[in-house]
Amino acid sequence: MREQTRFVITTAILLTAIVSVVLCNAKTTNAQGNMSTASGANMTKGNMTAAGAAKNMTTEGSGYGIDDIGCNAMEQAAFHIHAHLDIFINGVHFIVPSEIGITGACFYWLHTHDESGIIHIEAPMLRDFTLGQFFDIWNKKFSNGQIFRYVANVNNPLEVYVNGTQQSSKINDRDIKLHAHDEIAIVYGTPPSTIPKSYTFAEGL
Ligand SMILES: [Cu+2]
Repeated sequence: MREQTRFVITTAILLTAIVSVVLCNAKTTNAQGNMSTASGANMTKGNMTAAGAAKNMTTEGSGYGIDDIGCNAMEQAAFHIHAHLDIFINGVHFIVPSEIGITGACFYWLHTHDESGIIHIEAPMLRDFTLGQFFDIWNKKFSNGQIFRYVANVNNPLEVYVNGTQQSSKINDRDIKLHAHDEIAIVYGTPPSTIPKSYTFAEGL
């Protein structure tokens, strides 16, 4: 009887695994299909490498990268804008690192190339991208109540400014959309003497 039970459980687990793999493959195919439909001339199925797809699948548990953001072997040019991020922790400027979203195998559609704070948004289709998605690709905590390990409280508020305008506490800061040449400042605790209102991007960015 026990042997039988064990056999039944093992069979069930195997079947679940097989079904998961099949569904997972279907999802990838589907995502690629959608991508090519939505794409312009710059986007081909070939840009989504098998290695990238497989990596995303295993590491993120979805067929399509982090937060539904793809990671391609080549940088994408169909939609290419830049926003700038400043982070202040108790008045101290926190350097946003280089190479966020660049894995060595692929480029996420949101990434950084240097420590300037410039977020490159380079995607195969016109789409909204958010601040929360950038933090997810960075793999750092960010919400209305926390940035990194810094939790907001009465003495240490967490505020977000877009082009110098403080965002309402009623919105979810993670949902703030990244527009071309936006200057986003995240301020935790004691604010800096001035909140940046704009950023001067190099020509061509
Ligand atoms: Cu760029």
